[in-house]
Amino acid sequence: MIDIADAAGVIHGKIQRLGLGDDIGSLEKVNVQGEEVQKLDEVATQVFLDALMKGGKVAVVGCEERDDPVFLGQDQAPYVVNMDPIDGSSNIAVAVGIGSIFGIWPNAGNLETTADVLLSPGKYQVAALYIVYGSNTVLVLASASGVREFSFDPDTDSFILTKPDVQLPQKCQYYSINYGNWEGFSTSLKDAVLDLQTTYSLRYVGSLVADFHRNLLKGGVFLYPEDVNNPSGKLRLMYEANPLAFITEKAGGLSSSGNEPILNIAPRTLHQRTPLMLGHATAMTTIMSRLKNTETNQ
Ligand code: AHM
Ligand code: MG
Repeated sequence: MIDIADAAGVIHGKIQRLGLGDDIGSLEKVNVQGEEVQKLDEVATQVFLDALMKGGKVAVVGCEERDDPVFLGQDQAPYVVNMDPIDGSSNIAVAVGIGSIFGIWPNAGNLETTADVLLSPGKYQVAALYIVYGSNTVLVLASASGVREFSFDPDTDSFILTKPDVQLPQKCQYYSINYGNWEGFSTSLKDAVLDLQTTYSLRYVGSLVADFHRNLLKGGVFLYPEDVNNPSGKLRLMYEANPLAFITEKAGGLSSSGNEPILNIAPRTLHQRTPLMLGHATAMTTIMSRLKNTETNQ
């Protein structure tokens, strides 16, 4: 985690200088998801991979920007990591908060680590963390002992503990969803969203980490469900949904794909997508009961 935090400090510095140097813009190639790769996606991938290799604690890395697992040449290392080096890439060039996401699992590999070791359900994570490069830069870390927030201090180039025990607040205030996908939602999902609409305020910036962080601190729920064009939703199970679901549950919230808790899903492939709903337990319970009731009545 210290290796990731040190690398995040380097990325913070690069983001502060976006637009002044040449880290902004597209590489004019697409990744395994069919999305255009930004220069910062590639820079961050390399910075994090180098840090994890140097640190010696990680055997293999699954990464949004790499088709195949990256073996770090240290098969006996105690952990494996799935990561999204830059989340919210569409916001890089428009000065909106972006982030990085990491899920950390034990390395169950024996003498030779294989790619399969990355495909473990989210409930087996030992820790998960994300960084938001926003109005300030924060790192939120969840482990068995709870959820903590650290803020980046540019004077010392280090993260300082600023919230020792992060829990979702009692009151839910916000819901986050892309209404552009409305026409493709099922009737039961539309009913659930209409419920949210009458109770909470809408907030959506289009960077998962930024939307998630607001909802965690202020009380909210985030939804990227399936729609007719995207039957598995958009977000990726191993390096977006699982780490954030782990943090949510440690902070007293709930997560679901609509069918089952995110952390119970048995992964099939590194880059598989999943419908994702997670956040405040009250709002999540309302959504889940609405989905269930409509299904029962049909
Ligand atoms: P990415 O930038 O790592 O590819 O992440 C995907 C992003 C998420 O940050 C965000 O929640 C979502 O895609 C927004 O999608 P949309 O523009 O369809 O609302
Ligand atoms: Mg992402």
